Amino acid sequence: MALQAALSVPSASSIHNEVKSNVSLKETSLFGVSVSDPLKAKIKCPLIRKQEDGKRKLFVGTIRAQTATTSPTIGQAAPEAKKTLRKGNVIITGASSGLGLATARALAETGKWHIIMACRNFLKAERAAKAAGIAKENYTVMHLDLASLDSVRQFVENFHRLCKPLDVLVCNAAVYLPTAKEPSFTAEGFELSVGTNHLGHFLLTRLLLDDMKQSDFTSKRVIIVGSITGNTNTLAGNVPPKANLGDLRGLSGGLNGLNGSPMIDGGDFDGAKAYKDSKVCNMLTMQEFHRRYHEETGITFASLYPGCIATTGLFREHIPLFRLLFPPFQKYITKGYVSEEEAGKRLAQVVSDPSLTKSGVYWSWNKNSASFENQLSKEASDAEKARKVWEISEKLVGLA
Ligand code: NDP
Ligand code: PMR
Repeated sequence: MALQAALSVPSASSIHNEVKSNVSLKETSLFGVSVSDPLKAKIKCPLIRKQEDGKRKLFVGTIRAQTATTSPTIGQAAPEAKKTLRKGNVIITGASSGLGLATARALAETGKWHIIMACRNFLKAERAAKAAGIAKENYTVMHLDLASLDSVRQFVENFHRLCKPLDVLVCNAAVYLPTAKEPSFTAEGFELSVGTNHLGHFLLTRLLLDDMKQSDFTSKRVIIVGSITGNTNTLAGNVPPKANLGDLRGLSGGLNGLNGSPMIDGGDFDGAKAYKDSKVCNMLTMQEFHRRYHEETGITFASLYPGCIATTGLFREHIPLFRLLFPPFQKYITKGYVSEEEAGKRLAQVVSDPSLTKSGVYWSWNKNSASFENQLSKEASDAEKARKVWEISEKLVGLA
């Protein structure tokens, strides 16, 4: 708790890490960072710019990327008017382990990204970043518990206080509770898997959309991690219990198990199905964002199945025998296995590869690790269902 409280404002070191200035937190607050309503407030952010003499000076302005006009040398063809000089800023949820951590490392290694590791366990995330060899100047850990909508809102406020432009958002965190006999719930009383994996990310993305609109980065992207197991047009997606959102009656009832069911389709609780249903919601949400916002904002919305990363913490709640047999089963029988490192490179590609800018797409990789645009199942590509999930979700998270 103490750590959580300590993180409710950005640490002086997190700001210093980035700008390497001697401006203290006290000085920064003089410039009136207003965070009372993250959707509406026009935040005045201090910008540190290099002066001619090489010293750094504090300016006040709205968030913009540092840009420079490049003067063409004589005899050159038509110049690019502007070039973004700064690193890209990417928020990755659940970057303290598995796919999120491997992606953070892959991006950090390029030297072109600053990674905001949005994690529920600060110490674990710091240790993980260190152990992965991510250089200090390439990341900032910020507290985010997706199982609490208050925490999501607090995270967005804290992010605004950093006064960084936001270029890419990766919704990666997830929980999988296959052996649970009874449902667990988020702070607001939603079944934990759908509450965390879908509703927490839904609110987070909606609240950060304005930041993304304001970014002048070359390719702005929102990536929501999906999975083969939510797609019933595959063998893996046909392993029971199968994903099925039904007529969404449980979601409409608030997934709280009091006035209805904790399951989206209104059925009895099943932890494995709740996870797969949450992944369907992730993939539907990505497409609905694309339909509503891609044309207007130019933001690329994408989802992916990174491969079966059978060794991650996702399976921590599974029985020990499953954890023992699952990796060799995926390696030698289904051949769907990928290492965390390889999966991280795949997600990093979706974050930054100039050839993966298509919006509304679900990416997968073939045996040679080449990306291709994959087909989603009938349910995971049902536009009408996506609209309904969106509308119910915005009521549940307090946006409508
Ligand atoms: P991990 O368990 O290693 O990573 C999940 C991350 O989510 C952890 O960092 C965890 O934090 C974080 N997390 C969980 N709950 C919350 C919360 N309430 N608030 C904030 N963060 C939270 O699993 P993976 O790396 O395998 O999973 C990453 C993504 O990949 C998921 O979206 C999953 O659905 C997807 N995926 C995974 C596949 C696989 O085979 N592993 C296959 C297909 C998709 P903490 O470290 O504190 O526990
Ligand atoms: Mg699955 C090509 C076949 C394939 C692939 C790629 C996966 C991926 N799985 C495949 C097949 C099978 N699996 C088969 C034939 C079986 C029955 C023996 C099987 C079983 C199985 C179980 C019990 N598989 C699982 C589980 C889990 O608990 C995992 C799960 O569903 O988590 C939600 C899982 C997975 N299989 C995969 C992948 C990627 C998973 C993890 C799913 C995810 O993170 O979304």
